[in-house]
Amino acid sequence: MKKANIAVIGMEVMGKSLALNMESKGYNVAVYNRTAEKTKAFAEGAAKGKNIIPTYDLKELVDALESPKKIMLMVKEGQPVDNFIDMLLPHLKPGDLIIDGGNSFFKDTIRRNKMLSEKGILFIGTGVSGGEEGALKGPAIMPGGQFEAYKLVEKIFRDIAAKAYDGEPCVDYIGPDGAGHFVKTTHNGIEYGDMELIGEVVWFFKNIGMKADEIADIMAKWNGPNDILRSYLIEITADSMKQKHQGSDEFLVDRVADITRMKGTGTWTVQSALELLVPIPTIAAAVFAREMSQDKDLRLEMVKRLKISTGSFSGNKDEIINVAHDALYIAKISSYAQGVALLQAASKAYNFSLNIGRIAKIWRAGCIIRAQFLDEITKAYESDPKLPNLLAAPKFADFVQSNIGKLATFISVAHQCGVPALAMSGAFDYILQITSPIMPSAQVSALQRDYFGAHGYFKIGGPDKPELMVNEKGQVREFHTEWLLPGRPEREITK
Ligand code: NBP
Repeated sequence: MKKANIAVIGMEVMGKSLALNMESKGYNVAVYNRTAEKTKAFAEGAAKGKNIIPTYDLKELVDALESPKKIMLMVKEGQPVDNFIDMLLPHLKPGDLIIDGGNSFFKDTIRRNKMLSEKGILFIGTGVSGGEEGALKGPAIMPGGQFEAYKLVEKIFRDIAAKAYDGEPCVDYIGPDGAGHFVKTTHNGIEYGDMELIGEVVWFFKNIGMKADEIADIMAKWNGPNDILRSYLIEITADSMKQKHQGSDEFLVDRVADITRMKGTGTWTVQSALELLVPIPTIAAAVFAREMSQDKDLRLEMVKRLKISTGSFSGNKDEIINVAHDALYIAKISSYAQGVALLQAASKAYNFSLNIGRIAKIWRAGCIIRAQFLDEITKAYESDPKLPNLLAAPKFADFVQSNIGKLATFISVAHQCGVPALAMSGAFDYILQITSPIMPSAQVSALQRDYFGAHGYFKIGGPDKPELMVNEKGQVREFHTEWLLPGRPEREITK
């Protein structure tokens, strides 16, 4: 039999779908799974009659491949990835390639890349986004690793990737070692943010008396061909909210428990942001909201002990729907600005050399956050690669400047009605903070830190001179007030 061009290990939804996708593009694919029954079931089911070679031990798998060997892992992240790498190593030669297509933690990917490259084995850590359907019909692919490793699979990846409306495949070389997995993780964090923002708007609409199908109609309108909110997540919100519960008159959404579970990527995004000192309040709010959603028992108990009285909505419904539309768009821009800022900080810290415009291009199709909006991000960074923040892109800045009051109104009305808007508020406050030349809250905190801990503080020129005070060498001057001494003298700290 003809040798296989590539192997896929892991016969769960993602691995099976990717193998079928590759085969449909003319590739011979060898497959393997730890539990042999799954390989057998796949071979006798969806893979039957196709150029897919089932194998039942790793030597057989590697022998079935042409050289250099290209082996893609689609298994649970963590130890299973390390186990497979260890088991594959005795069968591989320098120049062979292992690809980890699961949702691995980027620092694990950096470690694995280093360990394998010392043995001459190439390694790609790649995000694959789009779930089962994406993997089958065309995912967004975010590969990081050696460039020569990417070149070995570039054609396969371009063939199987989703195609954007201009025909461009949604894959590109992201950068070295952990770059691809970092970008995929941040993609998921942004996805959490999008989902929570949409959820808050929907919850508000429900709270002011709208039924699920009415909300679904609004979402469908917001997904219209030229609507700025048009996106896959708005589309599936519209579609899923119309679903009835088991043939009854109730809507399924009204019977689904208010618990949103999660795997690792949202949390990793927030952890990375904390480590890199990048504020991402909307994405963090989305993770916190999921955490709160999971503590159902606590919420059921608390409502008995703490009664929060709230007002009801008395405004004009059509007006607030329009307000919510523009508020959601601004919050989305703010959330993406946070995600992009995180990517840029990681790029610097880990030498990923990320190209934001090209990353946004990859996300235009195949993945969960796909949206026309991403084109605007690409254009923004193509026309000004040094943009200090996505919110400064003229098209976004114009919209935000003209409509920011609507986000304030939405949050205020939601709160008056007792509807939490944690992510919306985070998005709004992020904009307020990033456009504040002086953050009075930070002035107060800096003073407090010096008072209780002698931590020192910097100075500005005055209320209208927000620039930092520097010495003749251009170094920022630092001061401390002797709070416990009579007269509280101030001294300059010299280092
Ligand atoms: P799962 O994440 O459920 O992983 C199942 C695979 O991992 C099976 O092949 C299973 O083998 C193998 N595995 C497990 Br579980 N524990 C193992 C161990 N200790 N040693 C060896 N193999 C082990 O499958 P999936 O949902 O297809 O996802 C595959 C990867 O793609 C994951 O990293 C996931 O995070 C990522 N991803 C998933 C989606 C999605 O929508 N599902 C989307 C994007 C990315 P077994 O059959 O012998 O138990």
